[in-house]
This record gives sequence, C-alpha cells and structure tokens, in this order.
Amino acid sequence: MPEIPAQPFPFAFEPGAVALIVIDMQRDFTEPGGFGESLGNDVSRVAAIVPTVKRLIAGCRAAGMPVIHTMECHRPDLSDCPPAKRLRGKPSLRIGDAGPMGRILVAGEPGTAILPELAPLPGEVVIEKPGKGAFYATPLSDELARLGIRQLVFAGVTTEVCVQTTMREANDRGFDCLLAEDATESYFPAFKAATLEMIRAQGAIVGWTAATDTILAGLQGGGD
Ligand code: C5J
Repeated sequence: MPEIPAQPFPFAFEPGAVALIVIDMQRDFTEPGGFGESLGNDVSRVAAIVPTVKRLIAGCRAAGMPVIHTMECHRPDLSDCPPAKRLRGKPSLRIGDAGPMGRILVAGEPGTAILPELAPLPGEVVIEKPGKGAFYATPLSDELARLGIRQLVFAGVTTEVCVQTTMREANDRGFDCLLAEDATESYFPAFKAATLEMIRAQGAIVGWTAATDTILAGLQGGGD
C-alpha cells in the first residue's frame, strides 16, 4: 500500500477507500457574531486555517477522493438540542438565539452555513449533526459504507471538540484516521497541541497526524 509520512509512523492508505472529512467549517465558528465568539473566543485563530483547508479540499478532489462536509446545527424547534447542551456555560448568545448572522447554530440560518470559500460541490455528502461527533444521530456511517470508505483524512474545527470527538467515533468504528495538522485549529493553542499529541500517542491510539502538503504529496504519489 502507498504511504504518507506521518506521526507516529507512516500512514498506509488504500487508494479508492479514503475520503476527506471537513468538520464544521461554518461561519458560526469562524466569523465574529457567531457561536464561537459568543462563547468568548477570538475566532481569528480558526479563520486563519481557511486557505489551508481550501488547498486540502482542492487536492483531495483532484486526487479523486470523496469530500464529506459536516455542520453542527439544530432543528428550528431545537428538539434535537438537549437542555444540557443549550444551557451549558454563560455565552452571550445561546443556541437558537437571534444573533447578527441569524439564529445561532440553527439549520438554514446564514451563520450556520459552511464558509463560501469551502462550499461543498453538488453531489458531495453534507452531514448536519446535532452533536459534537459526526456519527451521533446522523447518516454518516451509511454514507461511508455506500462510498466504500475505510480511511478518513480529517480537517476542520475545533481540534479538541468536534474534530477529536469524530475521530474517536471513527476510530472505534474501524476507520483509519489521519488528521491534517495545519488544516485544523482550536481557540486554545494548548488544547490543539495536546490533542495532536494524544491522538498519535501509544502507537496511534486514535490515529495519525501529518501536514497538509505532506498528505497531498503522498496521495498524489499513491495515485500513480
Ligand atoms: C464546538 C465544534 N467547539 N465544531 N464545536 O462547539 O468544535
């Protein structure tokens, strides 16, 4: 099998069975006035990865890989948002409240949309998820089975919340997981660093990590 140089050791991949999954690159997490900022975060950190995520998406599409997009969002009646989630913390705007980009994390609102630069192409799978993990209460498992996917390259935000949760869910379901180190970000640099460490610790207990350019070079080489 072709390999991508990665940590803690090379990631052997199966051409035709690997997809890119882009987690929650939504305005609500990356732009002022959204959910991320309402929690007191500086969103400029996560917004800075957009060009890198764009390059990764373009390279994966060029390599013929499926690209899957996720969005953290809830139904307008919030019936899929448990009080335990909605009432957590002391945000300036709670999920479902009206903000400058529409209702926070509600499906169909402007702020909930994926950033236009990273918009899904027609036919790409888009998973709307009510939880932090993309497998919980979604059709993701069925979509991956339909596409014949056994390995996932991860990008998106935030590293230690929705990205890590989904990676762990995927790892438990038997997928090999590779995280693009510079195509993911957290509001907290220390949390990102710790997440990368814990993912690849103990012989890739959750998965592998590598830089975007390394991943793209490896994928292109493997397609020859
Ligand atoms: C958070 C996410 N951080 N997409 N969501 O609430 O990581």
